[in-house]
Amino acid sequence: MASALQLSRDDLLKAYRDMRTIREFEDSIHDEFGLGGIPGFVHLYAGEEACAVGVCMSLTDRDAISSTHRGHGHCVAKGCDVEGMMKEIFGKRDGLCQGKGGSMHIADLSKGMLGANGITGAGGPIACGAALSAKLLKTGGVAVCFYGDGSSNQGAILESYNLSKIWNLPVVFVVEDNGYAEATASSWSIGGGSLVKRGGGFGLPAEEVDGHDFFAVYEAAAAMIERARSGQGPSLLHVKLARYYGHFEGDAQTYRAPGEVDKVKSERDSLDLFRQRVIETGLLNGGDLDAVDKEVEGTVVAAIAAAKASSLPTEADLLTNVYVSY
Ligand SMILES: Cc1ncc(C[n+]2csc(CCOP(=O)(O)OP(=O)(O)O)c2C)c(N)n1
Ligand SMILES: [Mg+2]
Repeated sequence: MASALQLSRDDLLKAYRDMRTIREFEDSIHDEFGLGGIPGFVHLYAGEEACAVGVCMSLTDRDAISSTHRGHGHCVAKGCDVEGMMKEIFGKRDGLCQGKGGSMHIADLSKGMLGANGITGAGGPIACGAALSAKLLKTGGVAVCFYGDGSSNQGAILESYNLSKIWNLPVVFVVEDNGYAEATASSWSIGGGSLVKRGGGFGLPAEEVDGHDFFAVYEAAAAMIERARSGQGPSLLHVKLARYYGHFEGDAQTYRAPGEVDKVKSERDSLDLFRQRVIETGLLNGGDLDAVDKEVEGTVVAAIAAAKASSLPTEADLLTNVYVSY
């Protein structure tokens, strides 16, 4: 089994850089949204970084992921360009999707990022399709489907579990259980109570993992991805974590207990836990991590400045990059 403690210094720095980039990116978008510069709806991934990064560490560009409405973290972890993403979220012409996707539809097929998605649970069939394609074309690629606890109850996800099993697809289902679907608690909404058992019902090996612990996510996901890659079929990872912001920007969060998020931030923050672990074990030192923090801050500040400076699509762009030629 892959041990996170065997990751190279460069890999550990990459993992920390990606997690820090997601946090900085999301915190900055929170601020910019408040200032009114970002159009549309935005769902932030802050707090959930160790999941996207812990999983995507074992993927390369030949592997595919399907994402969700809360997709910025998956994009960063899969290697999408941060400035292109920022421009996309600001709706600008030279954004990753020419400003036509926005926050909920960022995609970069060259990176195997098949798209954020406004339809909950819609990533299941997409990931199965990518996995079927990899299997038939013998690319050696695998597909990962990210989805939330609420989305785990959608029919399309349950059908995907079944199809992936009977077709023995190289796919890993990663449920990001942040405790809520909008305002509905997952402790109430998941019939039978256990997503691990639900996976078992479809014949999928399944495991629950602490989503604040990068090392735990990395190890569990690496084993499932390796399993898929070597032809042994699909599996399911139930990741328990917390989102730091509301369901969407502007959510008053009246359904959350006072202090709920502050407690996670002070006791189980994924970046703090990572820092503690690598310093304790002597894998990296505080100076290494401080340097990454500084570098990432610069990257995100520059991305925001570039996004603000770039232009909006024009009327002439309206019919470009659509499926039909007019
Ligand atoms: C098919 C469908 N039904 C309902 C919605 C509205 N909706 C958007 S996000 C969401 C909750 C999703 O919760 P979860 O899957 O737990 O993801 P989280 O937001 O917690 O990351 C709902 C109901 C939708 N986008 N698509
Ligand atoms: Mg949720």
